[in-house]
Amino acid sequence: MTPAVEANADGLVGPTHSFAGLSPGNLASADNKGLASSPRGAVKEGIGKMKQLADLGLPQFVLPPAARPDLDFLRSVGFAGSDAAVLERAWKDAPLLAAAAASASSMWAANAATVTPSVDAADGRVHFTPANLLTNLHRSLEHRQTGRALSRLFPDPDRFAVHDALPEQPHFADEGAANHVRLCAEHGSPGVNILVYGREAYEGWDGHFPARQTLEASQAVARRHGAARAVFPRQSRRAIADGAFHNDVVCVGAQTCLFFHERAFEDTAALRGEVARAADGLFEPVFVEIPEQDLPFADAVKSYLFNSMLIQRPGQDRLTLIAPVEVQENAAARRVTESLVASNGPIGEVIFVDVRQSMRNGGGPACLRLRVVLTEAQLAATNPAQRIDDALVARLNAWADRRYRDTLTVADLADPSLIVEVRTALDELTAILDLGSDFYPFQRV
Ligand code: SUG
Repeated sequence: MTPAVEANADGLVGPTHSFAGLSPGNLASADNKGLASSPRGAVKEGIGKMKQLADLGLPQFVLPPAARPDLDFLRSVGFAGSDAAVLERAWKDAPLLAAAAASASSMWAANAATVTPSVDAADGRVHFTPANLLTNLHRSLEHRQTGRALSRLFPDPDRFAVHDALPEQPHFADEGAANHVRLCAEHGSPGVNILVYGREAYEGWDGHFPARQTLEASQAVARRHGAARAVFPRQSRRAIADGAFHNDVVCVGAQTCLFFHERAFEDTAALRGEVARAADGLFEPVFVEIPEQDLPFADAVKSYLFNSMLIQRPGQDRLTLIAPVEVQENAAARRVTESLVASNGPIGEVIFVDVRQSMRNGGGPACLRLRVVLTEAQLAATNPAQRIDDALVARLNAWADRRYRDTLTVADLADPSLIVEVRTALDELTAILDLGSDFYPFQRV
């Protein structure tokens, strides 16, 4: 076995971070629609979380935000003229389209792609499929730039395969790693890939909220990655109806441990059996299933307990849960964390992080990061300028202080001066992260 580590790449919050209520089925997004946001506060929370993870000894990378507003999208749907005219007309005639074009949603890097580490991939490379995110218009605008961002961070095609997104068609609705959990004995050893779906492409979905991931999409990703030991459990219909728009709202796993709410899956007994069979001879899976009576599903969704990161700190035997501060404020969720730590189970420690701005859009600590298991040689082949250390944290914070607004209302998104502000900020960022001067569409014209 070649040893490997878990690295994380977090999406940097973009300067247009806002609360536009764009995601049906995401209860926080709906509840907070129209609130004033703090782009500067949000980006600094994200940078703070990245620093915490780097300080805990995990390689941490930053993924640049998409450029917004997406004027190419607005032009493609018929708005014409100067940049300012396009924006003004769009806000006047089609505010929902304009809000979608403004969204900073690329920050939720768990949806950037599905990742298969080289030890599980047929050709021995690390595979990435950017998620087409086609269920929500604002998110469907992300994947091309995401592919570009992944290719900059993971540039060597002999080691890394960055695919195109799946066909942009509802049969292949794909939300990336938010619906993927990998269990293994150690990061570098063969894993079981749990790809969770919400609906089948041909079944006819009549749920109140969308089921964002199809079985066919998950199977296609596993097939093109040559992913070994893939299992495909179904999310429970009730979980989607009650606000688990991605499986990672109610489930997280790491090493041998799968930590989830009892109502997360349609058939939990089948899931346990399939995972145990796939892991046979490799490791013994440990299922930490939290019953409804200990944590009502609504509290799981409100606190985002399961949207924690579950990490192996170097040198520690038990796992660490990186949980949102909202867990401390929810009595039932807090009690669950206390009894996990007090028991002799796989989770030995809980560390809280403050990502409240992201949480208000339904994005917890786990949503903000893309996990990538890398060998030392693969780690050495990444773009060093995107790796978080104290110097980069200081530079990014100073940049955010200079370039981000402290507060932003949805109405402010119509301000044409925001276009120039964002471009100035992102142009500087491409230099900070060594992304080249042709990274963003606006840099290529
Ligand atoms: O896709 N929110 C995101 C949150 C993504 C969370 N990611 C994971 N669970 N992995 C979404 O629903 C809301 C944007 C708004 O309403 O302005 C939003 O897109």
